[in-house]
Amino acid sequence: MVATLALGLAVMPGGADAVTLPSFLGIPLDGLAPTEISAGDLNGDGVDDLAVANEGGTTITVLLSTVGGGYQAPQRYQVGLSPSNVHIHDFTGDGVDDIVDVDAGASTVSVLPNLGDGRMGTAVTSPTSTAGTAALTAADFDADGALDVAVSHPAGAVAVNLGRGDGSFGPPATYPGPLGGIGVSAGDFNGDGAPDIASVGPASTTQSILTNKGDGTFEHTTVPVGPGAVCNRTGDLNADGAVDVISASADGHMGVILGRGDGTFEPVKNYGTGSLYASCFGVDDLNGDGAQDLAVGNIAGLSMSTLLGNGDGTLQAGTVHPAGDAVITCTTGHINADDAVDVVCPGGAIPVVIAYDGKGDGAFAPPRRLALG
Ligand SMILES: [Ca+2]
Ligand SMILES: [Ca+2]
Ligand SMILES: [Ca+2]
Ligand SMILES: [Ca+2]
Repeated sequence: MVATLALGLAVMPGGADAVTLPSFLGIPLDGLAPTEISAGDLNGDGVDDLAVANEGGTTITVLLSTVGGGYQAPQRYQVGLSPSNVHIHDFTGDGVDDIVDVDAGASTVSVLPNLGDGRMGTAVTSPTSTAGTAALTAADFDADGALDVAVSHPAGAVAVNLGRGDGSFGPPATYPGPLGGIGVSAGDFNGDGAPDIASVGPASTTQSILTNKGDGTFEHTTVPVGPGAVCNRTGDLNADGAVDVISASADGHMGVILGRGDGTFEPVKNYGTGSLYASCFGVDDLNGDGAQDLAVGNIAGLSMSTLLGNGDGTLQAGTVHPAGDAVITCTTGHINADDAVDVVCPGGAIPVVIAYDGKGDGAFAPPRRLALG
């Protein structure tokens, strides 16, 4: 997603380069360039499978877990131009998770329906706002039982597409967003049961909050977040039941706004990652103490940082875990059958997933590389 900042220049809709990407058998030669990742169990074996967005081309790569541990050979599925963000959720209501991505170069949202065993069917593609696209988040905003998506737009907008329950979406409704908006997350900030939306952008010093009226339409407010925010996630760092919002910033800090539970937030507090250019991240309990922690990709640092939570909403200083290779973004999941939370990050000079096997105490084994091509 963050690589949209760089790659987006070449692939914005209507840009001269948008139609000049070299292609071979429909797949651009530079088609890997993995920028975003999501972990979820697509084949039902209890171990997370991995979906990677290849922003340099038109595909999503899926790595399915194997019975004996490890991953099968990567499978690539066609979506729209420049998929910049990917998530795993059930969009078709069959109880099996599917893959959704936003196609930054086509202003579309694509759903790859799970055939039931982790193989994906042909993408179902729906238009979203043409204001350029970057990231998406999924939630049931209108409470009809079908997952919907909110898409962030660098031009300063957030578009909401309501899901039809079959992998397709209705037309976008567009709301104000932060300038440069490339991060978006959902959470129920005011405790009324309806998911709300938070969006950040590096060109804005405020985070846009879209409060759900309960029917999938929204009211816009802003809260200060500090400059340079490129990605945000929701969590509950102080375990008070009120949703908090965490943002990663290009200068290498994580900004936390603790939710008060009524839709308002405490002032932002910043925590260093110990590296440069924080990008997307996972929120999970990495050391098993019951408090949520962060695992952050350091684009400029060839590393992943963990920031352990103290349980009261504050974070410890970042610990840097070298990757020995480029790291774009990171998320958390379970890449093997133990209970310890793991971290996976797309990147690499040769495109790979860099997989950190968690030991359960906040430490990690040296990272492995999972081939993507
Ligand atoms: Ca699996
Ligand atoms: Ca819905
Ligand atoms: Ca909280
Ligand atoms: Ca923890």
